[in-house]
Amino acid sequence: MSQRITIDPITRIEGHLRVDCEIDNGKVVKAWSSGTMWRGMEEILKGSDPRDAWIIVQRICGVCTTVHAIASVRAVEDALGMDIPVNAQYIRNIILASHILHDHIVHFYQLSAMDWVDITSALQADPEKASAMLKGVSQWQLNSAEEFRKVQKKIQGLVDSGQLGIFANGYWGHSAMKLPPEVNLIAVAHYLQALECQRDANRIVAVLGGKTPHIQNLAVGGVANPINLDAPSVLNLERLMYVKHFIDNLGDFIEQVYKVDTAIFAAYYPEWLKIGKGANYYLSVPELPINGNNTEFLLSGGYMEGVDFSTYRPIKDWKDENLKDGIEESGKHAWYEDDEPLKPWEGLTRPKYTGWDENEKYSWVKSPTFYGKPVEVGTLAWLVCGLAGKHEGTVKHYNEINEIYTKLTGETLVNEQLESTWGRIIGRTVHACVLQDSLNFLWQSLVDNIGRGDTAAFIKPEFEPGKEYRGVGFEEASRGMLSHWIVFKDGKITNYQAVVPSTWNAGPRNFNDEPGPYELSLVGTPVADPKKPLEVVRTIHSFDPCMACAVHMVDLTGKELSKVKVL
Ligand code: NFE
Ligand code: MG
Repeated sequence: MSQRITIDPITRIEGHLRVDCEIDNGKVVKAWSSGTMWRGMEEILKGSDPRDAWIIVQRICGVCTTVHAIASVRAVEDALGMDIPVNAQYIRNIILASHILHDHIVHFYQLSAMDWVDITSALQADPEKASAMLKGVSQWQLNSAEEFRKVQKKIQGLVDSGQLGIFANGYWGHSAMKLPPEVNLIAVAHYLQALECQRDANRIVAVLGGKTPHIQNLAVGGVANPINLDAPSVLNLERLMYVKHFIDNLGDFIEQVYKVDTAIFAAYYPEWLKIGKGANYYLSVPELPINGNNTEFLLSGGYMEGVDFSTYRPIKDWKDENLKDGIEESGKHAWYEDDEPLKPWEGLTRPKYTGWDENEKYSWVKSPTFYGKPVEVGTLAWLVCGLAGKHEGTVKHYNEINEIYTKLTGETLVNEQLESTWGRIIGRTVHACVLQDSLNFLWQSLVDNIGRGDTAAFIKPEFEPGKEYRGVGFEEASRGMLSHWIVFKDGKITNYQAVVPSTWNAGPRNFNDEPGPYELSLVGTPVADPKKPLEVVRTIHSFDPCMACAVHMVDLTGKELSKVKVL
C-alpha cells in the first residue's frame, strides 16, 4: 500500500524546505521538493546603482555570504568588459576558498554527520581501540585514547544531565545507523574539533574582508584593501602571516581528519554509494581565476551526461557562449506568474501564491534548466567533471580517499558509485582538499606579487551614459554553480536575476514536468520507518540545501505558508 509523508521543515539546513514523498513497498516512488519561504531580493535591486548591488545581494544568504557578493561584482565587471588587478583576484579568491572550506567542514560535521553517527553508541566504545583504528591512516595528534576518553566523558555528562544540547533530536538507535561504537566516538570527537577549526577559515575571511558574515572589502573593479607590507592598519606583512597561520591549521585538519573520516564513513555505508542519484546531467564552472582578465583558473569546470566520460565537455572560461545560452528558469510549478522558461537577462520574478498543489504549483523555488534539462550542480557534478577532465588536484585527492577506502574494505570505488548520496559527500571533501591546496598557492602568489612591488588592488570602472550594459558573473560556490545576471543603464539596474546552486538542485518539476535533482535523488530510497524518514534526510542533506539562496524571497506578512503534516 502506498503512503504519503511530508517532512516540513527539513532541519540542519539553511531556511525552510519541505519534502513530500510517496512510499510504496518501503521505498520512495515519487517526491516533491518545496521551498516554503518567500523574499524579494531581485525586485529590490531594480533602480539601484550596479556598484552597490554586491552589498545588497550578499544579504540573500547568511551562509554563503561572500559568494553572492563576488558573483555580483563579476557580473558588473563582465558587463563593462573590464579587467581587475591580479592582487584583487588573489584576495577575492582567498576569501572565497576560505569561506567554502568553512562551509564544507560545517556541512560534514555539524549539519550532516549526525545522520550517520549514533552519538549514544559512542558511550560503548573502547577509546584505545578507536585510537588504534586511526593509526596508519591519520597523523592527527588529537586521535589519542586519552582524547577520546575525554570526549566520552563529555557525552556521558550530557546524557546524565538529560540535556543532549546540540545533539538533541537525533535519530539515535535508528536501524539505518551502521557505525561501530568506536567510529561513532571518533566522529563525535571530530565534530567538536571541527567547531574550532571552521573558525580559522572564517578568521581568514574576516581579516581580508573586514568582517564575516558579509564582507566589506569588495568594489566593482577590485578590492578595497590598501596594500603596504610595512604600514599599520592595512594589508601588511603581519596580517598576511596571520592568514598563513590559519591556512596551515586548516590544512592539517582537512588532510588528517576530514579526508580520513570521509573514507571511513563511506566504508561503513557502501549501500549509500548506490542510493541517491539525482539528475542525469552535471554542470560546473571554472573557479579561482588567477589573472586579471579571467582566462586562467585553478579549478576546472565542465558539462557531462551521467558518468560517461566520453560526453564530457570542458568549460574553459565564463565567456563560453554555450554555457550562457543554455540557462533558463521556469515558474510553471513555482508560485510565479510566468510559466514559460526565460533567459535570466529577460527573467521575471512576479510572485503568485496559489497553495501547495503537486500537479500545479508547489514551491517558491523556480526551476532552472540547461538546454531544457534538469541539471545537478554542486560537489558531485564538480567531482565527476574534474575526473573526466583530468584536473590534477581533483584526481590526486580523490585517489587518496579511494586508497584509504581500499585499505578498509579491500575494494576500490568506481565512477558509477559517485552518482549517489555518499558520492556527493566525497565530492565535497575532494573540493575542500583542492581548495586547501589552492589557498597555499594563492597566498604565495599574492605575497610574491606584492614583493615585486605591485600593490594595485582597484581600477576605477567607467560607465558610458545612455548605453545598456548586460553582464553575468559565474562562480563555483559551496553548493555548486552560481550565476548573477545584470542589466543596467545610466547607473541604474533594470533587471537582476540570481540563478543559485540550491535553485538548480531543489527546483520543482520543470516546464516539461520533469522532476528536479532533489526529487529524482529520492526515488528508490528505502524508508525503514516512515515516521522517522532518516534515509530521505540523508540524501537531501548530501546536497547541503540552502533555501535562503534558492528562493531569495521572504514573506513580509509573516503568514504561515504550510503546515507540518507528519514528523
Ligand atoms: Ni545560501 Fe548558496 C551556495 C549560493 S545556495 S548557500 O553555495 O549561491 O545554493
Ligand atoms: Mg533567482
